[in-house]
Amino acid sequence: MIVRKLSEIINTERDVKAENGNWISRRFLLKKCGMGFSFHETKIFAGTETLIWYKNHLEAVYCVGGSGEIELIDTGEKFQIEDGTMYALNENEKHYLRAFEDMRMICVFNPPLTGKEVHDENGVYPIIKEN
Ligand code: 9YT
Repeated sequence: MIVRKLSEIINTERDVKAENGNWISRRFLLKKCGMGFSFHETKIFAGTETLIWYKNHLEAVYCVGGSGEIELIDTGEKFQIEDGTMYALNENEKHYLRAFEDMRMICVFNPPLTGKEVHDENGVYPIIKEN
């Protein structure tokens, strides 16, 4: 059994900060944990806009604090996100994520992240073969 506390993750290599400063992601479970998915808590900072396109991954996100919106690039559709809202990028939708307030998001990735991925200029995480 794996038990992990946020306080054990903060300021370790599992505590990942976006290069543009828009978010931080605490990785509770990564590929090497063998669960078949990775499990993160992400804080998205108020006033930020992030272009995200997980074309290699499926991601589900549950907002447990704050508010913001998603805008899908292909259709222009907007979805309001607040405490208690879940969204799943089941078709690898390219989108903007805008935070109106600091947002706390619980995120699951399939396939799991290894922890070494970095968003490229399109907000894409590459597939990494090793653990
Ligand atoms: C909600 C979202 O996709 N935020 C960007 C960070 C990402 N979830 C991660 O690496 O944890």
